[in-house]
Amino acid sequence: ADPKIAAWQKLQFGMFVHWGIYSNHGGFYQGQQQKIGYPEQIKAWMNIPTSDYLNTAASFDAEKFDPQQWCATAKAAGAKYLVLTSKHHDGFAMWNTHTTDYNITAASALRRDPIAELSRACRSQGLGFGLYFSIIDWTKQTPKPYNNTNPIPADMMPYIQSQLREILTRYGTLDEIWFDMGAPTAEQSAAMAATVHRYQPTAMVNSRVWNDKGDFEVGGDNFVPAKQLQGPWQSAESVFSFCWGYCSWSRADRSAANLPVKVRTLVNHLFTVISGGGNYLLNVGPKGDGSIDPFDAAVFSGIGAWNQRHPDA
Ligand code: JFZ
Repeated sequence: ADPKIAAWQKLQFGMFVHWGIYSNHGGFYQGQQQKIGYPEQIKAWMNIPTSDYLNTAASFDAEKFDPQQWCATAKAAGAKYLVLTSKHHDGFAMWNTHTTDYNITAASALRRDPIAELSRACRSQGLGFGLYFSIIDWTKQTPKPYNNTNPIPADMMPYIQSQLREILTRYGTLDEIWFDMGAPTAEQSAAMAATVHRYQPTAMVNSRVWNDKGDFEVGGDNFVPAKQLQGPWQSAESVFSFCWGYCSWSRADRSAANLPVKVRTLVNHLFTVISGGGNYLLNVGPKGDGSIDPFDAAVFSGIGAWNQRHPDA
């Protein structure tokens, strides 16, 4: 077997993190609750002008951001690696990029590079690390291309490649690059995958680089396959299926009564996926202040309790 695939499959269980400027909104804009679409896409769904979104960024100080704590949450569940959103569809870069000022160190109150800090924390706690990267970018393409039918404009490829080079060369060894959305040509898909392989020979690329240029298959969101797939595969699921980024309005779903139900459901999915040979990537959306909601954290430690009862799973 390919040692790169085998090493990745051995990870089995990871924590996915959607965190960005949208986390400060938590599904609300100007007092209005977002009615449709995922909260990490609030900029487009609620037509937030970029100037307003930059105001949100300016107040994004993430005063409770504690990368060691995020790693501890992952480890409490028994997860072996963590995958962070480097850039979502909003195009806001969560690292200190040279490619645009629309980034966390230039345009937010945090002024630190969370990817650098998190990658170090993961390494210090023995966790693997990977990055999500959105192919569609609303700073370069008109918003609402959710249907994956918009091709990547040719003049956007150098921008994507420069950004990829940065995230692939600054943060040590990466286990996985999780591309998302867009409709690249076969050539564009191959070029993006090649960039990952060039700078991170052991990183696995997901199938949402499109055109069969990925190293492993991911199903639709929250997908748990009925039958075992051929080849390396992963199932990504969020603690709350209707949000990847933080949604502040799901209070009822975060009730004490719902906690054991949620844990049991997700443990079931975790064991189903792993026993089918897949990797399970469970998503949490931390708040804009950087903290993980206590309910969400309890879900992860609840899963860990099950894992300890079934150490061979
Ligand atoms: C995408 C993003 O649009 C979303 O915000 C989030 O980041 C998620 C992890 O990925 O949403 C998708 C992508 C693909 C499918 C569904 C939602 N799909 O293939 O069913």
